[in-house]
Amino acid sequence: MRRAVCPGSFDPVTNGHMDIIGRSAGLFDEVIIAVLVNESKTGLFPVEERMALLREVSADYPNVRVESFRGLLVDFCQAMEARVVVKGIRAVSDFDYELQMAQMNIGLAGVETLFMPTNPLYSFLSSSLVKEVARWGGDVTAHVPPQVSARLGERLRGS
Ligand code: COD
Repeated sequence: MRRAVCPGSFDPVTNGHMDIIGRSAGLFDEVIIAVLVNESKTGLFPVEERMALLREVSADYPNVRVESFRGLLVDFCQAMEARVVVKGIRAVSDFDYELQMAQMNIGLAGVETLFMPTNPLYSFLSSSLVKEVARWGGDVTAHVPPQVSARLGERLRGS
C-alpha cells in the first residue's frame, strides 16, 4: 500500500491545503492528513474542530483520512507505516526551511518528502493570512472551503 502523510496545523484548512491533499489522493493509495497538536501554541480553532472541518471538506476523497499527532512527524509516520510526507511549496521562501526538515526527517527515520508545487492560484495563501483578513471583516470566501468560511465568521463573532 502506497501511503502518504500530509502534515500541518490546518488552523484552518485553506484551498491551498486542499489542492495538495486532492492531488496527493490521486497519487497514493491512502493519504493521512496529520494535524499537529501543539501544546505551546493556541490556535484559532481547537484541534478537534480543525479535524472535523478537514473530514467534512475531504469527504469526497475515499482514500483520505484525518488524524492528529504530537511530537515528531517521523514517529507518527512510522506508527502509520507511511514512508512519504507530501509538502506543498508556495515559493522559494518555503523551500529553505522545508528542505532542512526533509533532510532531518530522512536522516532520523528514512521518511521521504515529496515537494509538490502549489497551484499558482494559491501561492500567496496561508492560514494566517486568511485569519487576519477575516478578523478585519475581509472576504475570504475565494480562499477557503465554504464550511470553513462559515465557521470562521461564527468563531470570530464569538459563537
Ligand atoms: N499551497 C500549497 N501548500 C500549502 C499552502 C498553499 N497555499 N499552504 C500551506 N501548504 C502546505 C505546506 O506544505 C505546509 O507544510 C502544509 O500545507 C501545512 O501548512 P500549515 O501552515 O497548516 O502547517 P505548518 O507549516 O504549521 O506545519 C508544520 C508541521 C506540522 C508540518 C511541522 O512543524 C512538523 O512537522 N512538526 C512536527 C514536529 C517535528 O517533527 N519537527 C521536526 C521537523 S524536522
